[in-house]
Amino acid sequence: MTPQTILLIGAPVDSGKDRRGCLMGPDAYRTAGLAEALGDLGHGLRDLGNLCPAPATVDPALPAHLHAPAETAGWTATLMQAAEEAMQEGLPIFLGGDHSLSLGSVAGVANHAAAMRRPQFVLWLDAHSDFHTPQTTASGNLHGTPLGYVTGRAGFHGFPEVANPVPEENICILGLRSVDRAEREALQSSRIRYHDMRVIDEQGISRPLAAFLDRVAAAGGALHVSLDVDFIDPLFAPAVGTTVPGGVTIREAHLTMEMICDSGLMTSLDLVELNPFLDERGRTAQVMVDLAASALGRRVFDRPTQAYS
Ligand code: 6HN
Ligand code: MN
Ligand code: MN
Ligand code: MN
Repeated sequence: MTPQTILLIGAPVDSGKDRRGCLMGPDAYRTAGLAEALGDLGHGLRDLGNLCPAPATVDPALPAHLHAPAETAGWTATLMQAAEEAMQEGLPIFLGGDHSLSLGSVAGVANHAAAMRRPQFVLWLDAHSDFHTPQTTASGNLHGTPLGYVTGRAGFHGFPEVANPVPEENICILGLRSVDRAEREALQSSRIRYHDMRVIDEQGISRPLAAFLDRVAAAGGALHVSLDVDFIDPLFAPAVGTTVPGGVTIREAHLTMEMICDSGLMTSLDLVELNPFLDERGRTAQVMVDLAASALGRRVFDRPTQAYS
């Protein structure tokens, strides 16, 4: 693939849920050799280090059961700005941190796309749909809300304004197998394209993915990919607080990344929910690094052009 300028942005966000440990994610990716792996593929790399959340206060209109809303609102402001700036220089990879970092990363890249007059698309690779609002989440964990926020759902009092909501029909979710009732109802009455594990079992992952990538290409869109560790089956990627059995295999995950790479469409990437405190000798961090490398051009061989005889 064409060499890119890749910006590594450490986002040690740990405020999106109760269980601690995602703050160690950025350093686990560095330790697992992310920069070296991408550099070996011929890309230019800049590691911008780790960000800190802006100061923020709690809006009294928010429900009382939310976990750490002020900290997450502060992270959202910081990441929104960092994302918008990074898009002017290259392809940012947001090293999480839990999935609440995507309130800021997605809203920020969408601001940049709007300035470029390009439609923003989002591919959400996750066991969960993360489409809650502060009012519908039962757990109070804001890592379950980023798609609600970036599509412009109401109720995020005290959070930065979403200037350029991502149109629901520009979002595709793959890998679903744990969706709360309130999210299910909201998803079913939305225009988001969602595919649960049964669709992947029956049709393979390439069919719904290819259809989505075709739509992004036809629209000349910018594509943000948000990769949650729990997209992958916990057999292969155990270091996540929200394991759900029945996820995609290593090969399905690599095929996803290889197809994204071949499309040439990806403009930004989140690596989220890695909790190194739950890992086994770094193997989940390594899986995520290998997947990022597949998305950015790593191959064993170039794809065969001849049929076998
Ligand atoms: N994630 N739906 C559950 C909740 O607490 O709202 C789980 C959210 C998981 C969040 O996947 O990033
Ligand atoms: Mn998620
Ligand atoms: Mn998840
Ligand atoms: Mn308000």
